[in-house]
Amino acid sequence: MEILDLKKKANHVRQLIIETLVEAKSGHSAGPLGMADIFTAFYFKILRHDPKNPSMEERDRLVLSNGHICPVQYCTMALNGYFPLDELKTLRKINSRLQGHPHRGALPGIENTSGPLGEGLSQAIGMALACRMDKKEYYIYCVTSDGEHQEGNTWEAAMAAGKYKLNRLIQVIDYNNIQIDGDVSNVMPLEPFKAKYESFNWHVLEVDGNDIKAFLEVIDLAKQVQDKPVIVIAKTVPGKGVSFMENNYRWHGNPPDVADIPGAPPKGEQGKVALEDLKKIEDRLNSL
Ligand SMILES: Cc1ncc(C[n+]2csc(CCOP(=O)(O)OP(=O)(O)O)c2C)c(N)n1
Ligand SMILES: [Mg+2]
Repeated sequence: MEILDLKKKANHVRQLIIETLVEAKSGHSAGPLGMADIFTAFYFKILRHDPKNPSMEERDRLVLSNGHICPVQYCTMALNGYFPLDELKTLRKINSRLQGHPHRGALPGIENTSGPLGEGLSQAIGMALACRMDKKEYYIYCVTSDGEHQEGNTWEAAMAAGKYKLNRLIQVIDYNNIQIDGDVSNVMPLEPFKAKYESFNWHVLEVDGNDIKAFLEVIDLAKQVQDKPVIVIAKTVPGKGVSFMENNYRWHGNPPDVADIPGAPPKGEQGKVALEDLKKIEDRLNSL
């Protein structure tokens, strides 16, 4: 798929995220919108996988550690053919396969259960060790967040991956500088982040996480590294595509239309305005 088509897909994913969150009346907005380009790149280009055969043994594994951004994963998976688009309406409903934090076993294609932050990297390490023991050739991609790097267990996992030189493990961190109640750089700064990972024996790459072409290139580079785990520091814009949500931590855990948030349209109009913003992007992409 061409880059322009991937950009259109990513915008479609964003539209689905807004519609799904408005329907659910709860859930997270900023992280999912910020990560739509990366999830589109994964599901439509990078991953070796088959939506019709989600447990195929040789598939690449995508482990989502910061499970609260799952609307972006569900919307991308639905668009990719894992399950009907209509099922997105069940997000966060009782007995739905689309829980507010993904649940392994509930929905084919979901590799891990999440909710408590900071666990995904350890889960991915287990998979990477199994891959090595079984002499397989799949990759384990682990999506994490900057907020999770304020937790000690993430660093314990980073230490273990460095020790075992898990070269088929590629971590992609959503470095969007927001977390639940403020900017990461205020609440608990992570810098110098690159140097920290290098000192843990990781290969570190950096990319604009909203540039699909650059992201595809950086993953190609990551796969060439033979003797270390790799972390891709993806700088993303939280709320990307919706003007009143961008870079505002107050949209971490709010869906459109349930709260009055400074700088945003009033409650009942947020979803509509968000979709208008995304329609403008759709029209621009279609005119190229
Ligand atoms: C162990 C644990 N502690 C706290 C929480 C509550 N919590 C949910 S999301 C979040 C913020 C995490 O930051 P980040 O993932 O960077 O958020 P985003 O960028 O998506 O806004 C927190 C503290 C949790 N889910 N698990
Ligand atoms: Mg964050």
